[in-house]
Amino acid sequence: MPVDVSDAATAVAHPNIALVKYWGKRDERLVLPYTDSLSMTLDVFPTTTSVRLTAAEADEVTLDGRPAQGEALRRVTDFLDLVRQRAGRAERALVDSRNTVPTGAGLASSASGFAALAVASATAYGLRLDARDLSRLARRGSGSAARSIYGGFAVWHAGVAGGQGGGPYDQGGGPYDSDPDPDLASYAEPVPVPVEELDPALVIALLDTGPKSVSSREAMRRTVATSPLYRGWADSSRTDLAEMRRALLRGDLDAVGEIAERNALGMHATMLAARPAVRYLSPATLTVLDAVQQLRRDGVSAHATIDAGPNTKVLCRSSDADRVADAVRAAASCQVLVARCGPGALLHSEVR
Ligand code: 2P0
Repeated sequence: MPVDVSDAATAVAHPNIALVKYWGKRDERLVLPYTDSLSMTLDVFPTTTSVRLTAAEADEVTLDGRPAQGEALRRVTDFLDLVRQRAGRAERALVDSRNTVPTGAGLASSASGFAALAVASATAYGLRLDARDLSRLARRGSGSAARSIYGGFAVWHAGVAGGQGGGPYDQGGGPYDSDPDPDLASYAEPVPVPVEELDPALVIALLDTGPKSVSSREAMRRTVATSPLYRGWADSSRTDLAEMRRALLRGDLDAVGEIAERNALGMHATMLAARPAVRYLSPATLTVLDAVQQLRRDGVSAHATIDAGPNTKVLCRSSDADRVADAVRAAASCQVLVARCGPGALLHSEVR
């Protein structure tokens, strides 16, 4: 089939940080989680991804200026196969993706990366998808990418008939097998939040920007399969989500932070109890947690959340962000960055 050189698109997407975490898949192939999760999209660390169809026989993928290889290449080509299958087209693609965040350091580069790839590749292959379908598509690349389709706050539905939870938290068996079409039911959507009233900022402590020791994919698998604490966390996550939605709606940043911190620490507890343990927390992470506690004793609303790496994010009021950043920098002698609510994934032509 002749290749139309107009079949090209560039998209920009931002990472998101979950305030109620996604940890554990009930279906690896479809990337279906056990629990709902809820996040804030950031205004820092965008990923820009271009997709151009080509007459070449194989996809060519460049990540941060270098040819992708191995697992990274396979994840992108598998994703493109899915897009081609949906579009009924066979052409290969040239993909160029540039992160402004260290890749694989637990700073959500796969969320911004696959959200940008979903928007750019769907457009290049002529798929007309609404935001919900884009989030379902992005989910297949990386679960958290489903949420980066949206700006502000987003909830990703696990897509379990009759609400999330119920268990058992192992592959096969149990109520999950009777989901009508979980692929259709598992998508993200925006959460209405009075952002001006809430006035949130995330102070990011860059404690270690090297790649993580265990991929989050493997760490999730191990946690679900072996951690005796996993089920308890997944069950409590349901309560956390309901309370989080209410706290966000009433613009109660203190409650939002409290729920986010307990949800994140609970998630790390499940990993520490996995066999063998997965430990992303470092001594520097604990130093930041101490500084956050001290800030609270001093009357500042500050709560921490930690993902698949030692880097720690502190949720606080925008007006307190400089004070929080100073305290974190002084405690951990690290680079600190202040992020606020950012936009959803956009085609380059839509970026203002
Ligand atoms: C989250 N994380 O909710 C959680 C919290 C890290 C800790 O989603 O296997 O890159 O590609 O679906 O989305 C990181 O995992 O994992 C993540 P895959 P992903 O943000």
